[in-house]
Amino acid sequence: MAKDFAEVEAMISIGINSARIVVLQEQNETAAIASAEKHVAEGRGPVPTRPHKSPWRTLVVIPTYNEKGNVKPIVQAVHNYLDCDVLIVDDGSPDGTGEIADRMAATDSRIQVMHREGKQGLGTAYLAGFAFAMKRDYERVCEMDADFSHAPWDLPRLVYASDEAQLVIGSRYVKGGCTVGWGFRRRMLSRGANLYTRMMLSSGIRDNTAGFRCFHTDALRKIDLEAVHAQGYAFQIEMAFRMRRKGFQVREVPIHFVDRRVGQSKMDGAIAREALMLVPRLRGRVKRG
Ligand SMILES: Nc1nc2c(ncn2[C@@H]2O[C@H](COP(=O)(O)OP(=O)(O)O)[C@@H](O)[C@H]2O)c(=O)[nH]1
Ligand SMILES: [Mg+2]
Repeated sequence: MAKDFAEVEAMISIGINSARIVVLQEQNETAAIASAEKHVAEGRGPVPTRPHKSPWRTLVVIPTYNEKGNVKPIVQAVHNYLDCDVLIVDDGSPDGTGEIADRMAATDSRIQVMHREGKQGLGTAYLAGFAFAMKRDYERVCEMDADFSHAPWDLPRLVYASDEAQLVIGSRYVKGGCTVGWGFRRRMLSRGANLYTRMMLSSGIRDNTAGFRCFHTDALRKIDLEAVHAQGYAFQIEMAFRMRRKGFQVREVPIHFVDRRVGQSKMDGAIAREALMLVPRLRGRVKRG
């Protein structure tokens, strides 16, 4: 049990799994433990008696492409843990994800849906989400996958950790972080991409391709978002790089990344190649000035 999110990070740093930590944050202790125990037994993690209150107006952007089995449960899970608004950016999923999202949004004012025509990539989905957040004066905007690879109980940790860091990354490659369920090839690809990026850019960031993040919208306003063209993992590398280059604080908090159980990955060779090509360009920028 932790009294607040600062204590959670201290517990995780000595090896405790966030899936087993009850964060009090002003809840009644007995009720909080009972709620966590009940929901852990159901496989939903340590759900609090009521969602944690974000200290800032927070929008969580969830891009979806063919996530009909995930979209409803992920949004519900997010709202179990954090008092926030959710924007689903759906690229005309042929499996009907967009219609499911619309039905949820119709009965819950905290849920918004943006429909785009055809699969346009993760990068532009997030850029559209950032623009939405800035326009509506959200103070924080989070990135999160729809497929439960990012644990919903880690979301409030990211938001609270953004106190003094303009970018918080849920990181697999700092002490206490890991991936669960990935095969050898996928592990090597991710490890290799991060090793390569770290060596080329020496920005000090350990997990450059992670897609579980919290940004200050004020900081995003100072980034030239129109110049960002990268799509897949390259988008994440580029955003982290640009934040660092502007002198913003980047903080990594360890997470366990769990491979999806429902639906299919959209990762492909083109996404990996894009990252391979982008990094030297970013490096060139460092050298020039
Ligand atoms: N809107 C939109 N979402 C996408 C696109 N590609 C992937 N996603 C979503 O981005 C998230 C991460 O994608 P995923 O395929 O799980 O990548 P992986 O975890 O790296 O294998 C999931 O929520 C996907 O549904 C896209 O082109 N457009
Ligand atoms: Mg995934």
